[in-house]
Amino acid sequence: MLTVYSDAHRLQNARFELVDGKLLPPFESPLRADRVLAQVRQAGLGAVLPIQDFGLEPILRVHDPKYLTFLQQAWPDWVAAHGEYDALPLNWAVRTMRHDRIPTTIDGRLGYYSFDAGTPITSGTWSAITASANVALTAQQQITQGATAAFALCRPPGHHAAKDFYGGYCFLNNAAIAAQAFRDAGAERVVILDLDYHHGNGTQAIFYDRADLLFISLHSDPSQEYPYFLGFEDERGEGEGEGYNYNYPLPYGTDWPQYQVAFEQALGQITAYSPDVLVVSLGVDTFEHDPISEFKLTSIDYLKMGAGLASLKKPTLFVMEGGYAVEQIGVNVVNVLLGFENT
Ligand code: SS9
Ligand code: ZN
Repeated sequence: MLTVYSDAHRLQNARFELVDGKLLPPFESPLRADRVLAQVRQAGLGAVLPIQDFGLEPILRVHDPKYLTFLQQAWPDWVAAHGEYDALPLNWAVRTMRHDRIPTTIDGRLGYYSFDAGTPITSGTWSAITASANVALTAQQQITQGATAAFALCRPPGHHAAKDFYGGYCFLNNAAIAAQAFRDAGAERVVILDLDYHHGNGTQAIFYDRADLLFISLHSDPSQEYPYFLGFEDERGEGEGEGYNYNYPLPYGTDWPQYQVAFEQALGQITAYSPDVLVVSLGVDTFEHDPISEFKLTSIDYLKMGAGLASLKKPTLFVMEGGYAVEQIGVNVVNVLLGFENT
């Protein structure tokens, strides 16, 4: 299987992350992608291709133009206001407050366009996130041109980012951008299967009213886990999209036998939908030793996950999402890809 990768991910390199009232070294660090790439090479998975630049057009098919302008300008605006520290929001428009007034100053705009304070904007954020989207688009194009599978080694990740807000380390929704590009290249039905430990709230929201994209997510129950406010079982889509959104919230401590029940149900739904192409939002923060997660999947279980995905026999684009156990992230991701290839 071919991998698409860009060094530009290193430009997203925050100084710290706000965790439990402390400023800690970031979980979402450049080391993550470096380790995955090293394992791709060591396992001899296949060629590693550089990115092509697709410009802003395919990104604008998913994201709001004003949001993109905000992201592009956020760092210079923040530096002008406060100096060269990582930019973090501190205020949000909850419940009775207004969402129809976009603040003019950077502090207000950070709050308007985000949903958490755990996602720093740095000097290199814009370059890193546009490169990450291009990683997904380059891999998507390979599949459109006939490859049966490809791995987009995206960093920063994307599945928490919606049309016009960021959070959960995500700014541009790489999987959604690639899925839309498949549609625009002629695919009629696309599936996004989100296997990250956290609910893919951004991806769900982007496609919630559409029947041309089936979104299925297996994740930790939002009643106790991030992102807390989306990802419940009763979210089934709306309008045209009703019946094209499925969530499988699972409890803390979920291990492979328990996970497999939901996973196989999801595979059945995908088969019934009969997509032209499958996009997998691949997070390995379901791993037993992940530092911010509570599932219990082992490194061997990821081989079984890959084999299950291969049984669908669809062109498959893997898009890297989360996974924070840096020592094992490479083996876990590459095990999914090897399990897929060797089935
Ligand atoms: C850890 C809080 C982490 C954000 C998680 C984002 C994961 C993206 N106590 N919050 S895959
Ligand atoms: Zn995650």
